[in-house]
Amino acid sequence: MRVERVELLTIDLPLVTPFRTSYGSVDRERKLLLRLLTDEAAGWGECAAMLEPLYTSEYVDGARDVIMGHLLPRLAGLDLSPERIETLLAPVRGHRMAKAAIEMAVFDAWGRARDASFASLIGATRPAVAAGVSIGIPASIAALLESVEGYLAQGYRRVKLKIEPGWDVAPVAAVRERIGADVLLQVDANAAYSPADGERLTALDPFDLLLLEQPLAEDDLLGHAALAGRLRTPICLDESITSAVTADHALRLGACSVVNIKPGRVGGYLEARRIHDLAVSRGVPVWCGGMLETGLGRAANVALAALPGFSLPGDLSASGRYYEADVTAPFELVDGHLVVPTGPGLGVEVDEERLASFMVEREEWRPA
Ligand code: OSB
Ligand code: MG
Repeated sequence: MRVERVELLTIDLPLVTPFRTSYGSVDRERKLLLRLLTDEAAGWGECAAMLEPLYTSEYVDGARDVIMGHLLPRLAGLDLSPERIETLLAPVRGHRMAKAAIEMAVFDAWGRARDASFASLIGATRPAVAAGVSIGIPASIAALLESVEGYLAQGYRRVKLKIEPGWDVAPVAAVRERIGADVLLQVDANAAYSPADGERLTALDPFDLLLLEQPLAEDDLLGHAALAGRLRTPICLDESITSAVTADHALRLGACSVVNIKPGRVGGYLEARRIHDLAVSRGVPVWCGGMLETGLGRAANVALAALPGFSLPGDLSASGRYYEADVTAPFELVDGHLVVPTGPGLGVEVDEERLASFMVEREEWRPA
């Protein structure tokens, strides 16, 4: 399979409600989509990078630059496969989200050319996955309770609350009291705490949280290990896990006992599967994280989350939780689950007219 042309599309998708984390608030998602045209079939990729480099160092304009100037040129004239992409792009350091977008497009084209679903290629074993919802920091506890109840009424199987210093124990206590002991509840700090906040975080222990996600800085594995020794609540890492190697180190150090797997953050679906396999071999629970994906990235993530080791519900919500309109037909909840697409490749189709309505910029690349 050889690349003939690539379209890099920058789009803006307005969010249904602003999403606030400890990093700040966003009211729209800027996304980079990649349409890969090959001699066999065309494929779509979605880059997880956000507008600003706050969650990770990658950001949309940087990803576009490295894809155009450094990643695509390495593919020119070569015979491509999903596995070969990793090797071909490995000499470029970092830029995992940019690499993952290309790998995803190659997977899609590869599957379409062979009439194989991405789910079957990656090794999915379940027809549907439990849906979880990630709730940003709202204006008040009353507003939080209202949105939690709304999502539970829609059927979500797990609730995740964003927290930060000053917005932690009180909202968690209020939500736990309202929803009762049986609903799966977890929190995500997006690295907003310091090792000195240990006592504040032990105050979350009475609320039976499934996990506490990324309390400390991305590079502080030892700090997380020390904190894990003090808390009853299991620690899950997100930002810190950038590869199967870092996942292995974090687990061996005791920095976490659960892993959030995001394909973009770790450089692609194959690396994501390696972390899944590692976790299964150690009996560690994993779940699939999200980056407010469009229907394209969502299709791929839902397929990944259908691998057998994804034992906890992911940050996988219906499209309507994020967007009024999406670039594909929306993913809907079916009895609290999202159904894994079974068609060739990602198994979803892009609505060109709607895509055009979101367009900010369009660039093209061709092998010289
Ligand atoms: O920390 O998991 C995170 C969104 C953007 C960046 C980082 C995170 C998130 C989410 C939302 O929590 C996940 C989703 O529903 O897509
Ligand atoms: Mg997170």
